[in-house]
Amino acid sequence: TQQLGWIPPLDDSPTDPIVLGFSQLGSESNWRNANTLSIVDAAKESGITLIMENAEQSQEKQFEAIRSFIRKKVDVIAIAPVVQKGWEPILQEVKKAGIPVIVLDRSVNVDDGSLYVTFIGSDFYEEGVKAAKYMLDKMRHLPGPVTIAELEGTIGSTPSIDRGRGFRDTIKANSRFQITQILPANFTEVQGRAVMKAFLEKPREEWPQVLYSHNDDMALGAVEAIEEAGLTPGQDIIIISIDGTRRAVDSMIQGKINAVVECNPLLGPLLMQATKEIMTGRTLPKRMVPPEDIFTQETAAVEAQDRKY
Ligand code: GZL
Repeated sequence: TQQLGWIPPLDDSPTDPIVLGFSQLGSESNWRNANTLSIVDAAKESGITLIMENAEQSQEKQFEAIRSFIRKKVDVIAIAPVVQKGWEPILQEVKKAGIPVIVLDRSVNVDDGSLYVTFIGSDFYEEGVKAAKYMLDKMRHLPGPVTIAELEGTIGSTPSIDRGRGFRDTIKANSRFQITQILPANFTEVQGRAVMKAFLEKPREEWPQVLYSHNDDMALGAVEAIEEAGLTPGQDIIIISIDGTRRAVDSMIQGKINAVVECNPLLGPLLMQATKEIMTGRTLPKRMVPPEDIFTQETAAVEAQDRKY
């Protein structure tokens, strides 16, 4: 793993513009839209011709987009895979066509490491660990059992699998902390609100003291459901989320969300740099991880000024 940072500019770039085919997985969240914008802007900046297809959560549509990139004989293919499984066959087709692949944001489960050049994306397991460590610290003085509700992202996606694992591995030594309700809400605000509403339809004594949400959009939806139930989010229910979008940081300033673990969507420049490096025959590290932080109510006001998305 190479910590991402400044990569020296290239002295030699090919004469024709590089053509990059990018299969984006959807437009489910503010994070995703910021990710898309970052890629479009970075392509313009770097003079790379971007052909982007949005699969709207459908892996089948991602396969169709990738086949169209093969037919168009693009120079490089980038994929933000909606789920981890099922990528071997299509990646074998791309390999046969001799087109290099960059995996972006989420990961793929493949045994043959030669099927892609590099994976540029966050360490979601670490994000789950950070979320749990914040909660253990925040709730350390509370006597007795602490009940947790968990809103999962898209089932089978790397962020959802690893954010869940990182969180659970961190709390398992402390049996006081129990996840009593867990359901997927697909990273969207609408489903986050609906699932939180369902959690709160249980008898009052089963209501959770903590909500762990795999992303901000679901957390913001849950805030509405918590208020509709007559509770005060951020106080009656401690809320920990992941992404670091402006809306979540603003909600933290209002005291409704207690902590947000950063997940950096601005991967455009790194993707374009990696694309150029591949085209000039350089070797890239198999894994590149953007630096990330955690924001709390104490740091939210300062952070709000810096949020680009
Ligand atoms: C994480 C990304 C996730 C975000 C969600 O890198 O794949 O998908 O956390 C987005 O907001 O929908």
